[in-house]
Amino acid sequence: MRKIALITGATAGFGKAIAERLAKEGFNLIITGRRAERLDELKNQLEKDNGISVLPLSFDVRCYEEVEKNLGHLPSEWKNIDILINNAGLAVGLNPIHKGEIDDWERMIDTNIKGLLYVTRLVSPVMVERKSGHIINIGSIAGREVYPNGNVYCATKHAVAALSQAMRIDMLQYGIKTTLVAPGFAETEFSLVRFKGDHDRADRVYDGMTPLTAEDVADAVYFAISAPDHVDIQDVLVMPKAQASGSLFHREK
Ligand code: NDP
Ligand code: 8X3
Repeated sequence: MRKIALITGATAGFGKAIAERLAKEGFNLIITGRRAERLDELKNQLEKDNGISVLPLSFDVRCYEEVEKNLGHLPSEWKNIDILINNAGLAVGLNPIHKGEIDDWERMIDTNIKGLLYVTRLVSPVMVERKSGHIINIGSIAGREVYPNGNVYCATKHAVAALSQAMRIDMLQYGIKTTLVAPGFAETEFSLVRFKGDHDRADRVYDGMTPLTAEDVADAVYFAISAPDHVDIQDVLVMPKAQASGSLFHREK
């Protein structure tokens, strides 16, 4: 029987690359995000190329009612989720704390912390019941260090790191693994979202350096998933060669 993985934020970036990787490895997939059309396209592509089944669910992780409506009543063949990948998230803005925009702060806190919690709250009870499962949270170098103007985004990713530890402790007695995958700079739609559609500014983020690709991060996620049952890859920091810390880069002129 095929294992089931649920990936939040599969319409772009890491989530899409993880879906493509797990589809190749023969998982059935629940893919989520707000952009329904992209989910449908991905479902058709993955089913056609890999002969697996894909359930696309379009909802906003910030809204508990929507999350509950979608994940609280899964058809029986989709209920037994083996792997949950909490990936949906974003940065919005890059301002010093005294110039921060309240709406940006709310979006980051509601998505990166509350959204991750809502999804986990609905998926983890079945894992506990089955005494089996693996929760993978996508953190960030921003969850280990704070960089200039990163304030609230960094705080949300520190929260993801703390929640990953908390989940590992709470799930210990049920045999459920928790992995934190913390990437550095990766070229996805992330910077375009952070800079609110400003392509020039987003492109400049990676000037003179080679960032990670979404596929690099999918490889790290699969490394954790493919470990033997008795092994929990708890914490993975994956950085581009040209990045030493949250704010130290080697850029070719
Ligand atoms: P992308 O912008 O390419 O993808 C983000 C995904 O999250 C999209 O599928 C988006 O779907 C989904 N998403 C965002 N907000 C919501 C929401 N409210 N409800 C449901 N889905 C949502 O970014 P990345 O792939 O780079 O980011 C994925 C994760 O990795 C994030 O948690 C990010 O913080 C983290 N990260 C990114 C790094 C980078 O440099 N790129 C480095 C380290 C960590 P949709 O818009 O369709 O809803
Ligand atoms: C995304 C990477 O360094 O912009 O989490 O925070 S960074």
